[in-house]
Amino acid sequence: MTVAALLLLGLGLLLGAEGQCFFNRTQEYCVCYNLSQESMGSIIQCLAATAVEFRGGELEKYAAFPIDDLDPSAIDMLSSLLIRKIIFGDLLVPMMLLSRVLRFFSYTQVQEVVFDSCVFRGRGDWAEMAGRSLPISALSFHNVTGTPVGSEQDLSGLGTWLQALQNLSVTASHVTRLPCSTGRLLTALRSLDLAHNSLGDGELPTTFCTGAFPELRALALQHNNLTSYGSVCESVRLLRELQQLDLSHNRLTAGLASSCQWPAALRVFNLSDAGLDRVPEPLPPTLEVLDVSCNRLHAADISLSSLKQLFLSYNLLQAVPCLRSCPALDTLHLDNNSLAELPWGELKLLRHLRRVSAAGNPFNCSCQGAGGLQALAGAGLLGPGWPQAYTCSSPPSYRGHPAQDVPVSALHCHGPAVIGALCAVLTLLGVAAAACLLRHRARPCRRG
Ligand SMILES: *[C@@H]1O[C@H](CO)[C@@H](O)[C@H](O)[C@H]1NC(C)=O
Ligand SMILES: *[C@@H]1O[C@H](CO)[C@@H](O)[C@H](O)[C@H]1NC(C)=O
Ligand SMILES: *[C@@H]1O[C@H](CO)[C@@H](O)[C@H](O)[C@H]1NC(C)=O
Ligand SMILES: *[C@@H]1O[C@H](CO)[C@@H](O)[C@H](O)[C@H]1NC(C)=O
Ligand SMILES: *[C@@H]1O[C@H](CO)[C@@H](O)[C@H](O)[C@H]1NC(C)=O
Ligand SMILES: CC(=O)N[C@H]1CO[C@H](CO)[C@@H](O)[C@@H]1O
Repeated sequence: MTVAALLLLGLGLLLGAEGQCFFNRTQEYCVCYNLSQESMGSIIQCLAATAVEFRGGELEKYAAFPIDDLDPSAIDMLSSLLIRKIIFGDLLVPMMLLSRVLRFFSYTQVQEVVFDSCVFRGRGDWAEMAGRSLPISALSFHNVTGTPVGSEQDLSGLGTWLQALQNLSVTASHVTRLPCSTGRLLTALRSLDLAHNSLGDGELPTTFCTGAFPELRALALQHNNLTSYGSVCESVRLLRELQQLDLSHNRLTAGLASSCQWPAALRVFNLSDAGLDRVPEPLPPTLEVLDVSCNRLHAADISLSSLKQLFLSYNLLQAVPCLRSCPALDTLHLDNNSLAELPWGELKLLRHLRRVSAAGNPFNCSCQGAGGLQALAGAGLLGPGWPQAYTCSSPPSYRGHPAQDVPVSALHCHGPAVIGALCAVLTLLGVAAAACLLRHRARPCRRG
């Protein structure tokens, strides 16, 4: 009971009306709704969980709740808890309480804290945490108002605590920028997710100022208000370790080829659904994965020697781009374009190619067209969706038929030529037979 009460106090969860916790043993997951003082006994079952979710209630009245220092036995108990992840949902969180409560986390083994649909109020008093470090490696805010990482004052106090933080996510929270100081404090951060916000080109330079996020590997900026490919490049140029960048679901214009150099470590680049009518330049030269699906591309001249996966689905391509300058390619997605043919002769030269998908294209099932598809399928390269999603649009006699069913045998496709050749062979055989017969008359053939 002491442990449970302590946990409750520690997490600040003496909430509103009737509440109850539910523990799922298979998932080691415990969820508590509107916990109250009366029902807090029910939190005991959560002590066996590795993840605990607290949903609903009102914390405001506990903002000034006195929380004393812990005695050694309480600290022992906190450090023996199994809980690794805590989720706070649908809560109004007074920052004052948060700053007090976070202090307890430094004694636990909690690694991940999530705030989902929370509203933060007021200012915290981070001085209380002086001298202690927080073990949390992942922190996320989703659909929150007034996140502490968006405010300079709050961060200056929180910063020393968060120096070990590796993953930070602030999504769907109307964020327009992060203060420069945030990036400079989060020196260990590997992954930053700012998806579904309102970041614009103009605010990026502040967010990624000199010295910010020196260890950042993955940056997600999808669903924001970014418009210029060149200025995004200028803004993230200083993130030397950046390997993955997601700019999908923005309204980018390729503009003139810029002289900006992308971080040299960049390997995975997502430009899906970014409003592009051509492939922007320059691309990071050592890319391994490039997603430019769901744009308005009519052509795609891409020359990237390390590229392994290329996503070109949902564009307006009428021909498969020349891929000779992408010799490492192993996966090619071409679904839902306007392709009439897949050039088997060229694709088979890509020696690492393992997977091609091209469903939903208006295929020309001429001998050459259907033959190319069938050859790719025969080599085990085509799919998923083969054969049902590969239908012919032309010639009229095959419209709507699966390309797999179109006969492409030599006799069928090259009728006159094949018959001509056959005749020639037969004639030759006839001549040979006649000669043999003549010799047989003169001198018997050894073998019939
Ligand atoms: C626990 O979670 C699993 C997986 O989601 C689910 O199949 C099961 O029904 C849950 N158990 C209880 C008691 O809710
Ligand atoms: C976002 O959070 C607010 C409370 O701040 C809540 O009313 C709303 O339903 C949440 N929206 C979504 C999509 O979860
Ligand atoms: C997006 O950017 C445009 C101009 O760049 C601006 O007019 C608009 O208000 C921005 N939208 C949001 C939601 O911030
Ligand atoms: C790129 O982003 C889109 C949309 O956000 C997503 O569906 C897709 O899986 C991503 N591509 C890759 C290669 O991860
Ligand atoms: C289909 O391909 C054949 C031979 O490659 C060509 O002669 C014909 O014009 C093409 N049909 C259409 C509709 O493009
Ligand atoms: C060629 C083709 O199949 N185009 C389709 C691509 O996807 C859009 C939307 O799903 C369809 O409307 C097109 O017909």
